[in-house]
Amino acid sequence: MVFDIDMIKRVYANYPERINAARQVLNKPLTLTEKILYAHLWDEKATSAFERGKSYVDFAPDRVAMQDATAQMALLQFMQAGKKRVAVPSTVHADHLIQARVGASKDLQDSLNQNNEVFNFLSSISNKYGIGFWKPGAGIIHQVVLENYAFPGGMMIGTDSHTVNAGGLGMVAIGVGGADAVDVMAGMAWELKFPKLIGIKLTGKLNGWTSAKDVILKVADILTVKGGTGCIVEYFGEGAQALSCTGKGTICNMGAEIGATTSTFGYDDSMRRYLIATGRQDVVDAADVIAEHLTGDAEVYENPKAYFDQIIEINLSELEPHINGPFTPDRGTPVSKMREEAEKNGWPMDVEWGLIGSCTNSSYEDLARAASVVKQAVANGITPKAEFGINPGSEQVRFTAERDGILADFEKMGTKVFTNACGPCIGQWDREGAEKQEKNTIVHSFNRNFSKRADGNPNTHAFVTSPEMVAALAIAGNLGFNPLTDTLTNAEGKSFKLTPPVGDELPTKGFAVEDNGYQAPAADGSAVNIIVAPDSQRLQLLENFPVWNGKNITDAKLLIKVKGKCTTDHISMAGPWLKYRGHLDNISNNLLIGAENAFNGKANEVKNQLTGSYGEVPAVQRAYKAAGIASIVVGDHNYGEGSSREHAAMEPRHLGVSAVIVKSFARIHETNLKKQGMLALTFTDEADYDKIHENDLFDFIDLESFAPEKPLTLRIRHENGTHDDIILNHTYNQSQIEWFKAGSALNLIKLMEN
Ligand code: MIC
Ligand code: SF4
Repeated sequence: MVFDIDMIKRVYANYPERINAARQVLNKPLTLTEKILYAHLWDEKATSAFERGKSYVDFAPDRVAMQDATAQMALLQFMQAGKKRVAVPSTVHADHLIQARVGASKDLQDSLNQNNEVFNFLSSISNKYGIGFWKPGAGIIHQVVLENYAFPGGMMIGTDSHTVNAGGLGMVAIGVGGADAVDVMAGMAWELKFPKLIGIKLTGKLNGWTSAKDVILKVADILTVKGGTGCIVEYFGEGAQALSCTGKGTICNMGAEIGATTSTFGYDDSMRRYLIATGRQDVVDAADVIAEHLTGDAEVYENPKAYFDQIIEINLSELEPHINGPFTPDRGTPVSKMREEAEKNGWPMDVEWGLIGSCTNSSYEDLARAASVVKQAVANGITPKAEFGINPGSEQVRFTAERDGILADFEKMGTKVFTNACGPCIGQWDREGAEKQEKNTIVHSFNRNFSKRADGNPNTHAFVTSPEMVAALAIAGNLGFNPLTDTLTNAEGKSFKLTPPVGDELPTKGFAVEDNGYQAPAADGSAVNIIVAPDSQRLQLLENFPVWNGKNITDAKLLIKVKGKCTTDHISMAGPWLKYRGHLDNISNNLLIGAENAFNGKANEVKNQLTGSYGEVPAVQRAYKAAGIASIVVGDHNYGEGSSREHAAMEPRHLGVSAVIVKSFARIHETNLKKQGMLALTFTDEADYDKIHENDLFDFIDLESFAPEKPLTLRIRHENGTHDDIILNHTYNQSQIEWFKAGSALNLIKLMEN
């Protein structure tokens, strides 16, 4: 069955006319990104050209996807918008709340028992509002979207930063906070600053041990975790066309790790093959009619320098497998240099776990290629040195891989097959012994490897690499092992060399599945009741955030000055806290507990200015709130990088923080703060960060005239009686300022409804 084929046909029917209009206003050959964006304008046909990196533009995305950990807050907000049904096709996927412990069936049952209340809420609210619900065990949101919903030239948003995965099927798919999803589901425009464009030309062809993952590991190394901020990355060239569709998905997926708004590829045969294999011949037939509009113009790809803001060229024939990490996905090391690098840095050499899965790398091809490595080890009598775990990306992938003997190959090596879900990737991993906090190394095929992410142990050195490299490194049990040159030795002392991985891009016998885990919504959901128990510890109905009183904020205290990397994992940790994602007050008890206090180098220990003693961040902030005292948070570069979770913005809002002032923001987090009615500001002069001392007080002296393009002034009053006035930049346009004034974007929607 093809979901929403009528919507797809409607989108395609509009394409020729809209592209024409775009050509007229831009008057130059078009990139694919421009085509998709200009084909999805809220105002339908373009009447003027937008300035990249400057213009705020209203778009009309075709669909919305949400995962269980973010959908709770998104839908609690949607409930308040007063709508009967979602305005565009939308889905919810239960994938983040399932722990990996002993293996799929037991773990899934445990999760159903523990999260019953939340799954029931998601299932019934989906049913009520016309949202498709993918039940626990159906698979990871981005794999399920790629298999069922993504279509070339489409535009979607999703409440998860890896929504970008759908770029593998030629979409512009963008990760957002729940409040943005609410706008689109409520039938309103979705706003984005028109992005800059990075073109990545892929020449040559992957070979040997190199895989699609290595392309993005290399790109991450080049661009770093913030190099893609404000940009859409468009891949092209013969090398791009030679990649499989799911391989393209892997590359787009990890574009989130360079901060890119999204990444995409032009429509080609790999996408046709994938669409057909996943039962969507109808989409191919429709796309083929307008195929010329679903890729960039030839002139653009012949002379990319003239059309992109930045160009990178990678020769796939020369690309080496990469291993990125530890602690950050942009620290890239080619496999041939790993031993030297690890020794130099004192990284633990023994690999203790190899994990294959996550939305990035859990396709049929990924499992097949990794299994081909595992098979060789089994055939040669090698027992793996490390433990192995896999999370298939979807039930369809799992069922097919089981039928084709791929899972059996893994099981011969004692691999634990966990549920089709995020599992260890989001810290839902009950790893034995993690509490001892021993220094150790793990390798995985995920996208993120921030400190403590997988198992909560700050001393786990996690490295990101391709599934086939995970297999090789876990078998060898050594981080310095290079399968291209090194040999393995079995129990009888016989040594042998692994041959490069092979695996079918798509199953030769076709995909199969018995129960894909989909629940269609009721045709008329008006009678469906949503019950949230008043004493629930997991779910809490939302209350309006207070409206701004129109006055300057004065006498604010410093809650915390954060030093260094501060991802959304530092601001609102996942793992054990995932269970409170639907309960704002409870989850607020993790506010910034992972961030480093610049004054004492410690996490979760800040000065309470009311008592002079040190306390935990959430407790100190609750004390300020109770006393009616305003406070601010100060941060470093790329503050809020990582995920889309809006809890990282709602928690400080709920606890009464007024402003977050940093050297720079990650895109989604900055928007999330704005949406929730917070002030998200940046230092005009980064050196002003150093002017902020622990006991300072802060006055916003011209907030009363808050206006677009007009910086704000902050007076920092020091303990010794002196003060500094510093200038803070902001990117609020007029409608975003209205969110601030109303207390939040949702308050404004409600005002408009009444
Ligand atoms: C992640 O990979 O960190 C997550 C969990 O998928 C997040 C969303 C979330 O916090 O729920 C993301 O990437 O946006
Ligand atoms: Fe799930 Fe990990 Fe993908 Fe996030 S990155 S959606 S936690 S698999």
